[in-house]
Amino acid sequence: MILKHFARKYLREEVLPSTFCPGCGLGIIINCFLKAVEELGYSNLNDFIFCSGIGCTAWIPSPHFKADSIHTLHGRAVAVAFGVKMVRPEHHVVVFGGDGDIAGIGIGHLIHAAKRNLEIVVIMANNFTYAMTGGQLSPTTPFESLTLTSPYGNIEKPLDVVKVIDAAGASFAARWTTYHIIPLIRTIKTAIKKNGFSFIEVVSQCPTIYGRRAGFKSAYDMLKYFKEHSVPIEKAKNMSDEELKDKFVVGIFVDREKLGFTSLYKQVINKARVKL
Ligand SMILES: Cc1ncc(C[n+]2csc(CCOP(=O)(O)OP(=O)(O)O)c2C)c(N)n1
Ligand code: SF4
Repeated sequence: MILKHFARKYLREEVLPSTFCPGCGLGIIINCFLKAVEELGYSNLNDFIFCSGIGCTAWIPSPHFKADSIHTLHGRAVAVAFGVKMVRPEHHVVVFGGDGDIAGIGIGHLIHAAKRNLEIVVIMANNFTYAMTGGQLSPTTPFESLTLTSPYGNIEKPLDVVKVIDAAGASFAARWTTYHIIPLIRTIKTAIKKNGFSFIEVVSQCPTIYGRRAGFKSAYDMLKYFKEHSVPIEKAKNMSDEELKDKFVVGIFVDREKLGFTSLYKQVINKARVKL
């Protein structure tokens, strides 16, 4: 008897095997997302609509998922998701994107969607670089890191995107790495159920483009590095900036109960109807 992997029922058979490089963290993110979907009791993806821009990460839903998806312009996935959610509020609208797509060119849309507390889930794979275009510096590239456009080391400090989401007032924000599969699955389930803007950063290995330049020998080395350099948020609260240098603070950073944009929008429409 041939056993089928649980995720195959959610995937388009015709695009398997995936074109992601061997050892890429994006496969782990796909697995965790689909495991969360399965554990929530969905036997297919009919209740979901996916939006993505351009980049390796943007290839997660389109073409892989057997679902309605929009593969739009680089940096515009959240803006498109806004439109989709307004006309299909009953669906779970989920955006997948890289750090360049979401926090570089797309950061304006991200902040406004978080401020509106629009009920969508944004999953940002942070591989520290623009992988698809050959490894340029991105907003989340670590300080002093070597990339195609910082051959002598990055002179900028990386942007903490989770803090940006917190400041914008969204309902939910978390960070894990591809090493933390169990908490990541749990967090994705929480994000899908949340009635507000939910952001999950997943620090993810790109062994081919970023890892090679940064001196990692394999995807395994990168996962080991993530494991050894992760600090739970509770522990990080008692650590100095110096101690947190080179560390990934992981956990749930924001979990607020507040009404989302489409609920408030519905209330306004009802108010206007009564008045008319
Ligand atoms: C408007 C626009 N600018 C630039 C590009 C070129 N481009 C394609 S993908 C990409 C960056 C990809 O990096 P990221 O979003 O971090 O995703 P990754 O490939 O690392 O997953 C860029 C700059 C584009 N396609 N469209
Ligand atoms: S280039 Fe990097 S991010 Fe893109 S598929 Fe390969 S390993 Fe993954």
